[in-house]
Amino acid sequence: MTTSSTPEERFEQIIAADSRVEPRDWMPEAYRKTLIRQISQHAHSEIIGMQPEGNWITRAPSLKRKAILMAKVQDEAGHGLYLYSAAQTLGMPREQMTQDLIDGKAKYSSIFNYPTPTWADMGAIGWLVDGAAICNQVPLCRASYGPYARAMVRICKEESFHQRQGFEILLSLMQGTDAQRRMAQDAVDRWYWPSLMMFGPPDEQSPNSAQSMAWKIKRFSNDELRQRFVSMLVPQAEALGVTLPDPNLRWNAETGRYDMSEIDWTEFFDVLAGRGPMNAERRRARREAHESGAWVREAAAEYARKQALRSERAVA
Ligand code: FAQ
Repeated sequence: MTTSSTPEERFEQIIAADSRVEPRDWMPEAYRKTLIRQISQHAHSEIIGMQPEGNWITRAPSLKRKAILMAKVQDEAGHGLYLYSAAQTLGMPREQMTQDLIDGKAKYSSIFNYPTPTWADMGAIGWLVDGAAICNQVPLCRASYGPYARAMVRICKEESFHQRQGFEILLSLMQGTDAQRRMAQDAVDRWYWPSLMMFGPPDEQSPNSAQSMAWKIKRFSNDELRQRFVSMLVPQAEALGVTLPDPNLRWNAETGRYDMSEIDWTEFFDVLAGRGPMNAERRRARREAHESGAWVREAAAEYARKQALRSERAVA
């Protein structure tokens, strides 16, 4: 790449060449802010996203299911940590991100504000929620900010495993008794629409999309990714034997897209405003975990202080 005279030009060249912006590179303040916003919201989603499934670890129907679920929930914690680290490279302190989440100032994905009353919800979350996460996140592996894009590569590999485990839970239920099949269908009925909402508001109501796409943070619009997701689900739903709860869902050969019913955007904006079924509970549990974990942070900080002192003495 040719070196140009101003940092602004160098930034534009990196974007135009599909290269990566790295932490020490100059970047526009608005680019930095957008990344901090998106990456921190994403990190919070992974951490809050541990709660709906964590709820079932003690009640998983077998030892094998318990081990798999525990590993999955641990993976989500790992994703949160990579993402917090990526946001820290942009100058955002981790403590502030945590505080903003606990204080209710930071957003996290709408999807984690719904309850998980049955075991089939573990299947529906894996199949639909991790499925939507993959559709949305595979293009983020090519995001223009290096630390975010690299974190996404590993996250996507793990999410695709998660999706298959969810599919497999639903498949087992669908091959079981009538009651199990009803339980699986009921979970799909409850999670289908919220999973479509994960992609964000419709394109014409998405204030951040145009700029994020110009900066190559986002590669596709919210509606484009939603369509991709539905196209992926239709054959999988057939294989499972479940019905997607939209009577108007059908392939339109003329437009080359799926026609579908209008999403209930009032519900989406209500959940974003904190009025979803589980918003208050999710924040309460996160705040409580943070407070009861204070002694671990203090012990780790004290250990680090002693280690630093020891190596200083060794050098002296
Ligand atoms: N929930 O202008 P846009 C997971 C907000 S996957 C809450 O379209 P943008 C894995 C948006 O932030 C879930 N808020 O925004 C897992 C903005 O608000 P602001 C997390 C939403 O950023 C699976 C406003 O609406 N994935 O955790 C939502 O261009 C199973 C206007 O929207 C990611 O975060 C929503 N659904 O596009 C874990 C992926 N949608 O900040 C556990 C990375 C929109 O202006 C178990 N993020 N908003 O006040 C993205 O790709 C983007 O940020 C979008 C939104 C597509 C989510």
